[in-house]
Amino acid sequence: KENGYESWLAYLPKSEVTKSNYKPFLKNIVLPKKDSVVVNSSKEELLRGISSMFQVELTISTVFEGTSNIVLATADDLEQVDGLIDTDKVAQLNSEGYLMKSVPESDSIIILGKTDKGILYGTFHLLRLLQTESSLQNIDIVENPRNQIRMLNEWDNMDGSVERGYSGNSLFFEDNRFVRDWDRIKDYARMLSSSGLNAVAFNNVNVHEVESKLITPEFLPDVAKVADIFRAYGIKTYLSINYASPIELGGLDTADPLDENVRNWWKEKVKEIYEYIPDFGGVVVKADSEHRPGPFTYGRNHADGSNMLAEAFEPFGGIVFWRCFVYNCLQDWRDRSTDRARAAYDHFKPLDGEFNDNVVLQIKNGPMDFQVREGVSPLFGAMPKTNQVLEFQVAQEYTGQQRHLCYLIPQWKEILDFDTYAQGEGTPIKSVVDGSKFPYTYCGITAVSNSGNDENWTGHTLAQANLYGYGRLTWNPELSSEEITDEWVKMTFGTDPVVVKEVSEMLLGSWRTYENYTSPLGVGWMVNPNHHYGPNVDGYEYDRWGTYHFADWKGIGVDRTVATGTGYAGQYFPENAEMYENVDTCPDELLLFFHHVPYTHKLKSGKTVIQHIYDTHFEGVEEAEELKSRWSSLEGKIPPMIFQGVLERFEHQVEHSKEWRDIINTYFYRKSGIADEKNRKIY
Ligand code: GCW
Repeated sequence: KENGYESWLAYLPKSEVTKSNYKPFLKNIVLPKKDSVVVNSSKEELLRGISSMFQVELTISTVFEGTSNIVLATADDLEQVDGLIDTDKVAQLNSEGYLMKSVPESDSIIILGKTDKGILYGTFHLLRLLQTESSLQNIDIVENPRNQIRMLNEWDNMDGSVERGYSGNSLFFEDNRFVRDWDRIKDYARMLSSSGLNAVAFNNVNVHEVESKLITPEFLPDVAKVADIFRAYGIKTYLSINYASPIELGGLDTADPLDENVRNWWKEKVKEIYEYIPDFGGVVVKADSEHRPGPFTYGRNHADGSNMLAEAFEPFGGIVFWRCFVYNCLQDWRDRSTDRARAAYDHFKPLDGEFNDNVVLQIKNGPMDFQVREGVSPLFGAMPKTNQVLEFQVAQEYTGQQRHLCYLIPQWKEILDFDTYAQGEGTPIKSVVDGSKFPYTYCGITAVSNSGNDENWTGHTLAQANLYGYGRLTWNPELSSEEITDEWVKMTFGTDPVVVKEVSEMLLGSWRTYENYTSPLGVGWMVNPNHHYGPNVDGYEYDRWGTYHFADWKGIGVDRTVATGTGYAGQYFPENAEMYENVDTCPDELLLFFHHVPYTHKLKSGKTVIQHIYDTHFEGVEEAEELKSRWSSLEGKIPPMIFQGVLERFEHQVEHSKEWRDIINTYFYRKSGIADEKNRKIY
């Protein structure tokens, strides 16, 4: 298939020179003593990858002897590798970790996992080294994933649609049943596992009528099939559930978490799920959020609601992911005292310490909703006694919907590196969610997936890089954007230095470009209501969603200060609270997120706000044009169908960025009456 189906697992054939460098290593696989589905996946992947890249068919044995072996081993096979590896290093491995070591004397490579999962991740690592043409000499590494939970949330509905999906339809469902293309799900599992992920919830967090029945015998056999596929790739299966299930499925007249019948209903239900899927991961719950049912209906709080479920899951080791995306979505725009940004912290912070051990709060990276730029959620680090996972959105809902190029790894890096000061300087978000600062039982990172059943998985082929990079970052948040980008480009398009340089640079600058021609200085929104695509400055301004910019003829921005605004800035730890509170220390890029300022306000760059808006919007379009011409220059170096598909997206992006530029610039010119210093065309 030519249109990107194989993604970064294309295992592109290597040149003769490259082949001769690696040939000595590629003859035989030594399998571990204990077989398992995960070991089998590792073996299959090695056979597939190596035959495709090197046209070598590996032999298989169970004893490590002679030369040219790829040795797959677990801690049970230590005698096979006796004297060749450092046993102290084995002791450093966690249940998914592995060590990889080259044995130059015998042209062999050892991949030793604490468990079979480590073998699988190590296998993908070895294949990545081959794909990127990295040296196999002198390898001596120990790898453990930094985050325990590395998850994806699919927002798939059983009718086949995907909420905020920009890549075709669901990979899992169609016509209110499971798809029968299990092979495609397997390929998806391979992709996710190769990037380092280990958990998937595959139905939408908005759980409608049919989806509510996923936890009934009507669908559980199919859920179990998906779980089988994922299990072979080290991935645990989770489902999103409807909080009102006791009413909708159980015929009870309440879903009150403190009601005995409700509690028993869930206990029985959970028991039933585990009869089908003994290692079921648990559930994701969107409760009391955007009209979804929840404990508020019964005068209970989120701890009551989640603990009730957690009790039912506890005997089976299951986890309850409880989303913190709770806010008033029926706000009156005239009401200036309510600030949606405050809501999650106001609801959840007071409950710290009240949640069961197997409840994990799932917190979006920012307090609003996955904008191109917003502050980080002040909940990170603020609940030392409550498990937390960070939620990103790989799906580009507000960042160009996979028609525009917007590579989000640099954004996620900034968020992970953001210092919360929760335990004084040096408490970045990555250290909160990886559990190194607080004694969390469960923690990690999750994200809304950007994939679907389009031939190339992600609509825009270059959007695959967001999915790949997301997984890599969850595995190791210390990887730089450049390293991740370099891997993805080489794995996907090969190692031609021109392609690597051009595509990498295009990806790395694309978030800034998108920000430049869309909503300025952290204010966000300004999109068309409902579908959220394309510019509409006042689209949400007089609506009920709490997403306002407050532009008038004098100025723009949301005053979230403690002194004169909504007080949101005060939810951060003091160092950050002070930085944001003060207009002079608030970073330019978030100025309008925290302050309402006149158009003539001078930024740190020396420009006025209005001139900054004009300049960035003109620049953004120029940058989009440059993206298109750089891509065009790669014709002949990229498979034709991928080249063409991406080119068409860039053509659209250029035109659409002009729409953004002209609407935004014109809007602010008309509001402010201030002309562009450079006299460019504003309508
Ligand atoms: O960003 C908003 C989306 C909704 C989504 C919601 C959420 C699943 O526009 O489509 O619903 O967030 O995260 O729950």
